[in-house]
Amino acid sequence: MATTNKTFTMIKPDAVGNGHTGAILNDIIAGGFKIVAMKYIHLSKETAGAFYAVHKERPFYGELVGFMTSGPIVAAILEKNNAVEDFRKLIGATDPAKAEAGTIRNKYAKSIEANAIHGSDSDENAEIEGNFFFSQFERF
Ligand code: RTP
Ligand code: MG
Repeated sequence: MATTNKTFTMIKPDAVGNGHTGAILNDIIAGGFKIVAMKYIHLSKETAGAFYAVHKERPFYGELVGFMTSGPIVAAILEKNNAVEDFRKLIGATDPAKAEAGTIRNKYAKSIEANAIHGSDSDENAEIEGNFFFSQFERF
């Protein structure tokens, strides 16, 4: 069932490629999140397409899958009280031009698509997304 203290994140290919992985992980930990699971992977088109299936009908779906497979990502499950909402606050608005100063997207993202990081939008999706990437033996 849904949990209220976990969220799922991916540091996206733009941020990994630009060398921001360490700084972003630092912001996440400084923000009070504990890393429960983490892996460094290069998504296939099939895997990225399946992960973003909820966006299948949106005009940017093809480009999004192309972008998310353009280089490696860091995927992680994070734990904190009120994790989903607090993490969305830490990362800022989807469009970095609208993201508040000090947020991860404000600091590290370049565009609405190459926006540095993903954060689950609900407890239910946090659970689904974490399970998509991690087995029970990969979380601590
Ligand atoms: P995310 O899922 O990555 O945390 O981002 P989000 O909730 O803020 O935004 P969402 O609407 O779920 O969109 C997912 C990702 O698709 C890309 N996007 N491109 N070209 C566009 O207009 C556009 N809009 C969204 C972004 O990479 C966004 O994070
Ligand atoms: Mg989203």
